Amino acid sequence: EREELSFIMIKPDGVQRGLISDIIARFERKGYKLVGIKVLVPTQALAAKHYAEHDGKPFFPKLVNFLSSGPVVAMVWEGKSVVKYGRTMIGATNPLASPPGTIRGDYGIDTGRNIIHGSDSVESAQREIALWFKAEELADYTPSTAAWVYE
Ligand code: YYY
Ligand code: MG
Repeated sequence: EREELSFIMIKPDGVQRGLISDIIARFERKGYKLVGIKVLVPTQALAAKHYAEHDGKPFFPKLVNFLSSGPVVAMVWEGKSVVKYGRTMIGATNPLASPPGTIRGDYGIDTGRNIIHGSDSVESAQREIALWFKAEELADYTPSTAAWVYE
């Protein structure tokens, strides 16, 4: 029986700035479980589908260009309330409005270089996971530490 899943992606700026291991460590230390991960340069078409809700907004073209400008780390994390709490760990869309201790607050300045994406609802997570991963690319396992994270 799976817990909740979230789609978490380190954007090209986060990859280029060497933040992959830090970001993975934060989710891992929290107690969340990594069930899918891949490195790829997204096509413009994939980036546009991912951000379809923003199609037509002024920042959409640059957003799609930026996401497809280099490698991203696409991940699926599993655990209780991982969608909502993952967003708390990530912080606000504008890194300057994001408190210290959050990923964007600790590492970013401009909204267009905010390092990381996280699903904003369980429904968005399901759509995004289906867009970026095949079912067989998601591992199903119970870490030996599970009983030390969950009561
Ligand atoms: O979910 P989140 O990433 O925090 O923000 P969204 O409102 O979904 O916007 C997606 C993405 O678009 C954001 O991470 C940066 C970019 N963006 C922008 O460049 N300029 C804006 N005014 C709003 C969003
Ligand atoms: Mg969003």
